[in-house]
Amino acid sequence: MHSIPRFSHSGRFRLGLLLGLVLLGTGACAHLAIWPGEKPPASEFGFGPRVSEHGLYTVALEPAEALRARRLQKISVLVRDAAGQAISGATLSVDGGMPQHGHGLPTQPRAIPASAHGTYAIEGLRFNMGGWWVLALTIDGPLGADRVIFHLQI
Ligand SMILES: [Cu+2]
Repeated sequence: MHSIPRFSHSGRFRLGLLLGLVLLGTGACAHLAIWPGEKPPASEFGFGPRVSEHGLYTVALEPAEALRARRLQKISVLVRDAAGQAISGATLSVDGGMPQHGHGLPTQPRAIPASAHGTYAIEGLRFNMGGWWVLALTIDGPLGADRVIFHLQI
């Protein structure tokens, strides 16, 4: 007769697990340390506009079509300052991943300046599975460097 072993989720076990995750998060994997581990509320998801972490830029995403897993995406990025003025001449870098899975993007997308003032085009972006994705844009522009994080449900 078989009995299936089960974890008893005692308080002590949970505390140990939590400590382990915290130690892991402060270790070598910068992604896990940077991205919030808890899934934010639905109001935090979407294409923005969102204000960057230090308030320097207001950033919105404009996908060319509905985002879908396992295909290349074309997304425009609109960068403005706090007063709504378009910001040209910035250098954008793109990072991302799935916090719940602990993996990053399957490709190395880049963002290049587009013809419209304050607009940049993300190229080579692909989500290799459905779920909660984080897309982090670092903006190095005339007002300084700042980062904005988008939460996307794919
Ligand atoms: Cu995943």
